[in-house]
Amino acid sequence: MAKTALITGILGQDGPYLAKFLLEKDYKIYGLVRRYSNPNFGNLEYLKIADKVDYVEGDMADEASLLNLIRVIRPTEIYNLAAQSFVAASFEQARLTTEVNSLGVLHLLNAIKMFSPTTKFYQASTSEMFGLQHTNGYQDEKTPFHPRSPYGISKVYAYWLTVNFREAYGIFTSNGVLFNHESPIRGPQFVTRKITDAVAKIKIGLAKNLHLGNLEAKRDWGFAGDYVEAMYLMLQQEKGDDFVVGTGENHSVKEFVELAFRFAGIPHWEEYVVVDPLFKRPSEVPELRAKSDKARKILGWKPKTNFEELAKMMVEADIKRYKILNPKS
Ligand code: NAP
Ligand code: F7E
Repeated sequence: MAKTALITGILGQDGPYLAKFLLEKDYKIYGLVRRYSNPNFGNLEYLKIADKVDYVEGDMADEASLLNLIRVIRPTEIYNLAAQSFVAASFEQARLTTEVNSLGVLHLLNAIKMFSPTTKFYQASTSEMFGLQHTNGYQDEKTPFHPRSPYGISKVYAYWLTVNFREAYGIFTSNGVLFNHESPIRGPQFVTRKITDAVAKIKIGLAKNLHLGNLEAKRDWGFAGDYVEAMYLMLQQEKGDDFVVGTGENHSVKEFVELAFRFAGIPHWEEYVVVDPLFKRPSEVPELRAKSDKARKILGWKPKTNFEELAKMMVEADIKRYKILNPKS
């Protein structure tokens, strides 16, 4: 019988890449969508799979909707990707962030425990949980947590709840502690996409500058299309476990800016970039860099796309998008 997967966060960045990956393995995909006033299937359409997903309704903040859903569909696997995932917004909307990112996970795990205890569960954990902590300049599975935002804190609760349901009830649960991963369908507020989108607009004369916050922050950036394979592999192991996933390299926001302008063929990036305190955070995570030896050894996973290829892919996709919208440019 075909495997079934419920993907929460199906309309975001990772949901579509994961759905595409699993569809190629003949999974039946259920995608959780919340009630919308206007449908937004753009990311699934970009990957040409919008008509290949069975959409089911529910909200991470509404326990009954999730209990009912799991009782009815009892999927082989659940990939919990839904979240209020923007760190900056979590400072302003801490309660909402907690309800969706922390309590939402409790709702899903309770639903599994009550109605479908053989369902395997993947939790989208994050390098933001490490915050200020590192082990010799890297973060791995043994590095302690010191989150620096309500987002990071909400994900620490979800991480430990995921571990607890494994230990207390024997449910197959795994945490993928993923470092930043990006793509042409990355949300436009996140810094890489904000940069490539603005660079494309500048290139074709639709914008004059780009306002950014901390240019010195360093992140371990990979390609989302590569990272969804690691999610899948975690749920194919004999038992649930926790894995750090990243490239092992980090780069500053400034380096990403330089590359993006270079790939667009625009010299003197400094003339366009305005450092704006509006985009600085009350408490920042200065630097993150993954040590994913465990994922490489046990899952056999490694990234396929490097930093330069990622930046080039994103710049080219945004330029192409604006050229289609503005054919005379
Ligand atoms: P994303 O693009 O922001 O997508 C998040 C999705 O969650 C959206 O589709 C959103 O639905 C959905 N969602 C939000 N609140 C919800 C609610 N109350 N009920 C149901 N759905 C809700 O995030 P992403 O980049 O794909 O990341 C996927 C997951 O990985 C997230 O949990 C994120 O925190 C985590 N993560 C991401 C990264 C990264 O670098 N991308 C790294 C580590 C961990 P709408 O479309 O309706 O708004
Ligand atoms: O910021 C700095 C900012 O918003 C990256 C989420 O997917 O990855 C993501 O969280 C860095 C930060 O991502 C601007 O201060 C400078 O240091 O792209 P970001 P994030 O906060 O790292 C983790 C792993 C997740 O789990 C999250 O869900 O860039 N920065 N200037 C800026 N950031 C933004 N957004 N906008 C700026 O203008």
